Amino acid sequence: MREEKEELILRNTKEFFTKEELKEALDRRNLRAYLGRAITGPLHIGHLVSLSKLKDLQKADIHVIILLADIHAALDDLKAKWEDLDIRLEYTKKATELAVGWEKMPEFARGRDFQLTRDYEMDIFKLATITKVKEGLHAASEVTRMSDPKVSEVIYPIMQALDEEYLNVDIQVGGLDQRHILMYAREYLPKIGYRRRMELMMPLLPSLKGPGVKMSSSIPGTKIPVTASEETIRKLINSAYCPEKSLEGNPIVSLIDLYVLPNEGTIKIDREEKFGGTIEIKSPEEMDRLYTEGSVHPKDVKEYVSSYLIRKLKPVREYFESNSDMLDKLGPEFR
Ligand code: STL
Repeated sequence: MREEKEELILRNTKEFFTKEELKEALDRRNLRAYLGRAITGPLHIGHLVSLSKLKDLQKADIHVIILLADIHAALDDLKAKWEDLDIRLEYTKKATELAVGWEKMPEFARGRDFQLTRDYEMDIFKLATITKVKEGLHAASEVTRMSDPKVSEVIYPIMQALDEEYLNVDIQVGGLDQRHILMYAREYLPKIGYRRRMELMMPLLPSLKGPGVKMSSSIPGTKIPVTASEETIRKLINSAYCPEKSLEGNPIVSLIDLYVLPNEGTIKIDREEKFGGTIEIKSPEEMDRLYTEGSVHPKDVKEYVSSYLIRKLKPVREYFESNSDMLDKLGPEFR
């Protein structure tokens, strides 16, 4: 039983601090975990990897919380303006509810609901007196914009560390880009008398444009918003980087390994009859082997992934089609 849970929690993770702590905790109590999202921009396919991971945690009987980190979105060099936080909250919550195919809806928390209390504020000051500016900047360096960094970008990791305590969780889940902040949290919470938390990091989905072009809201064609039209999905996938027989920085095969297979267990990819017809694939290892030996071609995986995304994202796409005024208010990058 414990082994099964451990396997579910750890599968496809890039790093977990620490596996020893996990074993011990699983034996002792029911666990709680959270994933935070600064509501800086559109929800896109890159986010689906960590969000899907939460379903594994739920299967392992962990209570899961999604933090809609509104204040953080402004602290990150005003990527979201203070006056836009409400509508972004509404959008992010709805999109997250509809894009993931939850069997059990996770709990949602809003940053400002607990981050504006006296105790929380006092703890920000406590951490601020023992965190060197250089350390704070290092912690945030992979996450916030860091162009001529503002004081808020040092407050950002301090607050993310405190969120672990104030959401009363055992595990924080994040992408590998969160690594320095998560390590900061592990090191600094005990310094102000709080328990050190476990940190689970998921691999990052490579950019659709291939190595060297970051997946970013500001670079067109590097990611697919969950609200994208069928036509946009097909166009973006068809023009995506997907070198034959190579997994290096390959976003399409990575999507299958990190998002499709964990969600589906087994998949069937269609190929032309002369290449062997439909083939069943049961694991990322099998997918990678078939792809690198050339038994499955870029065309096959692209076709599969386009249809899969179109099908899975239908509820979120349809919701925002009938509520398109919300996307209009949010701005062009949300489409
Ligand atoms: C980003 C992009 C992304 C996730 C995050 C930020 C996470 C932010 C966050 C904020 C507060 C927390 C935890 C996580 O307590 O995909 O720019």
